[in-house]
Amino acid sequence: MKPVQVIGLIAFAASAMLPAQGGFSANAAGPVKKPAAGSRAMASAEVLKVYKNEKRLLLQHGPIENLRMEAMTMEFGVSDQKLLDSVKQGDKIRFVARRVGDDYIVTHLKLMK
Ligand SMILES: [Cu+2]
Repeated sequence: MKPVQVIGLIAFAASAMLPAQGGFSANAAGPVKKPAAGSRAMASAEVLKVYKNEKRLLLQHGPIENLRMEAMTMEFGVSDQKLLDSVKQGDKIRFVARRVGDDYIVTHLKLMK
């Protein structure tokens, strides 16, 4: 998120330095690139419970943009044993989940400090 903010600032400064010259200033900053979807799609959560055998997590999560989900507490499947082993109860995480049939599966996960 930081590099994008810096670029935005430079673009703003560049356009501010140009006096109004018709359409010219609009091109000065070049095409605006959207930030990579990865970081934006991550939701935050606290791990309330790890079900090792079932490969599931009980998460108290914040809003999940790509799933159009409000903050709530619910279970998720976990796609990968390594992800499951990387968390324990009480951990704060950021994660990406996707819907698979009637279930929701955590596909990426990052521990927060
Ligand atoms: Cu939910």
